Amino acid sequence: MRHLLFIALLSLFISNPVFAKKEFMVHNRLMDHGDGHLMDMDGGMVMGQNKDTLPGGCDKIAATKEITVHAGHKYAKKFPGTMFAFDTQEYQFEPCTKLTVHFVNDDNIRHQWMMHGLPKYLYPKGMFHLEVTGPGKISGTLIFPPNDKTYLVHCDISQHMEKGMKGQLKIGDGSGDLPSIPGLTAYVVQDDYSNSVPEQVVIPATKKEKATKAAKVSEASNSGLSGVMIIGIVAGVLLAPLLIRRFKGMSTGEIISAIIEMISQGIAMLIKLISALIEKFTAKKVIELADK
Ligand SMILES: [Cu+2]
Repeated sequence: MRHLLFIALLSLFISNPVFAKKEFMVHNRLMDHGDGHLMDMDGGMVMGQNKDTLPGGCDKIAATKEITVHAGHKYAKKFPGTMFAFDTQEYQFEPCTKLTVHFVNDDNIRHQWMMHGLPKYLYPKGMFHLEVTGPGKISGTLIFPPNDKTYLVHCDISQHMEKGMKGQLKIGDGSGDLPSIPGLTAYVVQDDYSNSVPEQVVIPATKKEKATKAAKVSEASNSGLSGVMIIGIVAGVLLAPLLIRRFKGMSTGEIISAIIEMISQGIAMLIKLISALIEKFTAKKVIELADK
């Protein structure tokens, strides 16, 4: 029995991809879908690739460059409060540069290196995009426009940019700095990592007692309400046949007047009962006093 269990666990461990570390994969057998969109079935994707069309305003390719960008959790360690990062947060190139980016994902999850704000006549959605799921490498090429501009570079997987996977790419002198680039520009919302410990809120005992008391009261009133409701329902069920018999053959006006009469009779009876009770108690008191 024990052996069987061991074999079952072992086979689960081996077969389950969650436990197995994915092997590093070079995504170089991509299918070309046109418009600079290439992808494979293993989580590799290139969007907005442009190897040969000169952007308007560029006379020629000014320079041909290659960079390797790493993406991963380990690059976030030097930036407090972040979870993911690229190994480099800022890039700078001359206008009309032809750039090939080798994007390496060092994590066991999906990451992207995505540029925004490129001219849409040349780059669909104004985007250049490299993506790798799991550890691996993918390469893509683009040609920059001639104007000085700062481009946002980020990973678009949910919360990856917010958690640090963000950078900026300047062409020429750029057009200013982007906010919240880890280690580079000020955060829009600054986290506080000073040693000050927030004051602890102590709930006084009296408050606690009050709370329990209030809870008990509300509990009691709740049960009282439901009790009244039950009495009402029972009375209704019991009285319904009697009332039906009483009101048989009557017109609506007659029924209403009969009900009013019954209510007034009931109130009169109640008043009589209460006054009788008061009389009884006060009388008893007088007698007791007389006995003493
Ligand atoms: Cu990512």
